[in-house]
Amino acid sequence: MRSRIVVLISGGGTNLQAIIDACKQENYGGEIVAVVSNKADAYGLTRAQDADIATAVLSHKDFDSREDYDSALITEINHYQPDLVVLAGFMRILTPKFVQTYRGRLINIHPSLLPKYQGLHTHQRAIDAGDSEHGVSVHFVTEELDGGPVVLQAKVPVFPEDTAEDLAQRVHQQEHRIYPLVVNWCCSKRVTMTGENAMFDGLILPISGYASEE
Ligand code: NHR
Ligand code: GAR
Repeated sequence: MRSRIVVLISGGGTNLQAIIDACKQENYGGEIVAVVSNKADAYGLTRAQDADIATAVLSHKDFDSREDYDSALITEINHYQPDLVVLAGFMRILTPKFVQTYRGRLINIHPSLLPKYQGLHTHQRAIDAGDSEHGVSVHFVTEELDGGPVVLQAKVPVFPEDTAEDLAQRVHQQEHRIYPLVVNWCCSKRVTMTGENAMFDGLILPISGYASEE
């Protein structure tokens, strides 16, 4: 049985597209059963419709508080009985209640080499800091914003003449490689979260030293 995936988006949905494409492989571990956006004009909704995937729009502007919004979001998501909830450019901070509801089943892709540059505008911040390397992290979502355990990272070089857009494009190429991979591992339970740790094949990550420890 393929795992049921709900993807949350706010924008273009290129990561969503990468996962849609990966799901076409016969042995992929999951299927996207719904795409939910907080923005009605998100192009990712068109990508989902083109792939015959159910869509829903739930605007945060229609709710008085984050708690009310997230409660409605939980109701909408649960309608699809997901095994995995994937944030793919979803731009609303989620309440502890939401995070606890899907703990261990909720992942995000963040455009930095976490724990560096939590929050927004990561590409410009890496350039401004004079970093020679930048990248992307897939992590489990916890109450701490961009602070949950990291599953996988990919690095890219930063060149002296790079604009934030140049760098974002380079990082995006890596996002589209690693996110479908990690989603598949979560679907097959090769990747899990136990306590505060991300695990791969039952081993605590990172198995050996890696980028974020430099
Ligand atoms: N929620 C929790 N609890 N924990 C995380 O790790 C989360 C999360 C919600 C989203 C994605 C994240 C990112 O990868 C994410 C991780 C939005 C903001 C933000 O400040 C910050 C981080 C992330 C997503 N959002 C503003 C807000 O007030 C709105 C910004 C906008 O609408 O453009 O929610 O970077
Ligand atoms: C991606 O670069 C993702 O890492 C980032 O937004 C982009 C979404 O692109 N996520 C965040 O910044 C979360 N705050 P996409 O809509 O084309 O997949």
